[in-house]
Amino acid sequence: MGNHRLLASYALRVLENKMQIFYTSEHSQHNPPEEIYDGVHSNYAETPDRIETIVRTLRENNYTTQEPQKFGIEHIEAVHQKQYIDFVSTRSAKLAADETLFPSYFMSDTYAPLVHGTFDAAKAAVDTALSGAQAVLDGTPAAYSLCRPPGHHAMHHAMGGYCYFNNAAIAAHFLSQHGRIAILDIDYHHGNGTQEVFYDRADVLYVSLHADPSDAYPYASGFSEENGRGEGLNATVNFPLKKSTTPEQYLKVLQEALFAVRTFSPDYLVISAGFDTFIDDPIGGLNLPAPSYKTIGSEIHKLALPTLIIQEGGYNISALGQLSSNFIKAFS
Ligand code: Q9C
Ligand code: ZN
Repeated sequence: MGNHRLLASYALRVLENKMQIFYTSEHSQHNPPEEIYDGVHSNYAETPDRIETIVRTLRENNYTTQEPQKFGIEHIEAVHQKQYIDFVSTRSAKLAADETLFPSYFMSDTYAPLVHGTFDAAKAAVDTALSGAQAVLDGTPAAYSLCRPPGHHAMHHAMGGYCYFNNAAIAAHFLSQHGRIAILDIDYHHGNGTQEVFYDRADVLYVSLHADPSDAYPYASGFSEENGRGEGLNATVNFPLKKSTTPEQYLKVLQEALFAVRTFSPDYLVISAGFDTFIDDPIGGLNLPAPSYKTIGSEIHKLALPTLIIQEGGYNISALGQLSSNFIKAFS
């Protein structure tokens, strides 16, 4: 690196020596009326007011947000099958404003229906994630991308679990062109999509703490025996947790997860931040009270790595703003 590039990157670091938050209202175009579980229809839990309440609380706490930049589709194609991306794009565009489609293909479950605005919102969520990644590459110590719809259940060629494009995986792949990446997934649910994307890779570590898939979504993955494959062997680490897990037990397991991250010695950290581990979450819920998120944030912050925080799940609308503010406190 030449001297003035060094100087320029140092100047940027000084100028942007604070957390940047990325948000766009485009997510609200995605608002399905219902989800289906074993044929039973119920209200869609992944609602636009999730992100709106987070943004409102952050602004009340004097944080400012930035609009994401637009990135090319090639970043999505680096992680997802082209036919799948085209399917999400063309099928959402064809739907009328009041129509909902549960397709027969490209779905891993009935928790991710298409509506007219799905593709545009999901594309904007990817742009939000990539804008955070770019800010981290430019030297900001931490970026928080308020992605919606969430992403960590989105597979190479299937939507599922409220997810369409895997925001964290796309951003992690983008960052991986500049160094070694660790992804720490603290959503209540195992990030089956993210695990699948990086299962064979040695340069991206995936570590997840989540409710035991023996009796929690996504049921079919997230067991401790899943450790990666081929060159990726040992670059996937799963910590399934009992639903009765206490804050003390959770923090002990988090230390093991952080040890795995440190041992990998990454250049960048991506956090899949789901707040559905909150004790009063309507669809998840370990026994974590709101103050635990301050501790979790500050323990992760001690890694002292350039960090991209990607919003995943969290469904208690009245608590979400507080949980998010608590979590990012150490980074800001
Ligand atoms: N009947 C995320 O948190 N199952 N997705 C809910 C309620 C679907 C969660 C069970 C869970 C999907 C990003
Ligand atoms: Zn979740």
